[in-house]
Formats: sequence, structure tokens, C-alpha cells
Amino acid sequence: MNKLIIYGDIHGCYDEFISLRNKINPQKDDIEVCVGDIITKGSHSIKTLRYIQENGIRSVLGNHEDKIIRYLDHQESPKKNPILLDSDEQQIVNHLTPEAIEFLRSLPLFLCFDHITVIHGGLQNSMVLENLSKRDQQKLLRLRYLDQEEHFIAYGDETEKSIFWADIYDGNQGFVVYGHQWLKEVKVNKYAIGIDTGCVYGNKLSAVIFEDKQTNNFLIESVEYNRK
Ligand SMILES: [Mn+2]
Repeated sequence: MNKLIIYGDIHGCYDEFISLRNKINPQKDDIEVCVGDIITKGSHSIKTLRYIQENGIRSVLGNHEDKIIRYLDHQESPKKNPILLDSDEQQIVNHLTPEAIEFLRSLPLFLCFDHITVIHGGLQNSMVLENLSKRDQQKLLRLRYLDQEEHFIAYGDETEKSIFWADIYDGNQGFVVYGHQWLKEVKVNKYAIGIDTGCVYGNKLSAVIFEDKQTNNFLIESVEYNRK
């Protein structure tokens, strides 16, 4: 039976990604997916992106890929680009091949494998993935915390009363595998699992492996950040 292997935010941590993939040792029929944020922040964004493309690994869109695409879209207009890139993002843009740009533009907001749903950020119980407004599409990439009335809270505006979306998610869009919010360990809820364990911040890179997509039985594999 083929496995479903889902990798957390790689952020250009190429060496750790290769170590993790070697540890998991995917077989030909296994499906490999990333939760987005393949690029930016780490040292090897372009190399990682090329490897993902060359090895038939799929991904959903992360907020960092989304920023690069929005920047490129604005570049086609004669107006001043409202998106500001940092030097790392500028380097990435300078080195993207037309194929890489096409790959980034092709990334979906979500992927479903039976009842397992892969997204980058988070979702609210009222959202229907097949029918998202433009605003909800942006939320899907960025959602972390909600307020008491279950409204989106912008990054940095959280209080101790804020609610992490997965803690109240009711499972109506499937069992969700997500990244975006990094934590020291994977975060397991009844209907969701967060697998960004902050490799690029010096912690570790993790993947979740479903041996059988019909059940929720999964394994976690991780490799530590490589301090060279
Ligand atoms: Mn990220």
C-alpha cells in the first residue's frame, strides 16, 4: 500500500530535508507533499525548490511562496511594486527559472487525499475549501489565532485569551495537516496535526507519514537542525 508522506515547512533547509527524506526512504508509489514555505529564510531555497520539482514532490502554497508570486505579478505592471522584498527574497527572485516560477504559480491552496487535507496555515469551522472567498484564501495561508468571537487575529496581536484555530477545529473539512505556526514538537489535535517544528529557527524538520489513508494512524519522523 502506498504511503502519504507530508513534510513541514522546509524554508530552504536543504541538507535537513535530504536527511529526513533518506530516513523515511520513500518508495516509488508513495505520495510526498509539502505544507508550503519550501523557500525563504534558510540558506538553500533555490536548490530545495529544484529538488522538490525534480523529484515529483507536491506542495500546497505557503504564505512565503504567495508573497513571491504577488511580487512577480506586480512587476508586470508599470506602477511601483507595493510588495517589498528583503535581500533573501530578492536573491530568490533573481534566481528563479521560468519553470520554477511556473511551479510556484501552480501550487494549490489545499490538497486532499481521502479524508486527509493539507493546507499551509489554518481554517475556521465556517470555511468550505472548495468555495473560499479571496479573503478566506489569504486567511488559509496565515491563520494562527482567533479571538473569543472566532475572528482572525493578525500576527503579533495575540493575547493570552486568543484561541489557536486547531484547538477548536471540528473536522468538517477532513483531518488537516498544516504548517506555518512553528512549535518545538508536532501539535496533535483530534482533527488536525501541525508539523512545522521550526528547522530554520534551529529546532528540527518533521514529517508525518500515513501508512494507510483510510485511518488516522500516523508516524512522525524528524531530523535535528544541522549546526555546521
Ligand atoms: Mn513557515
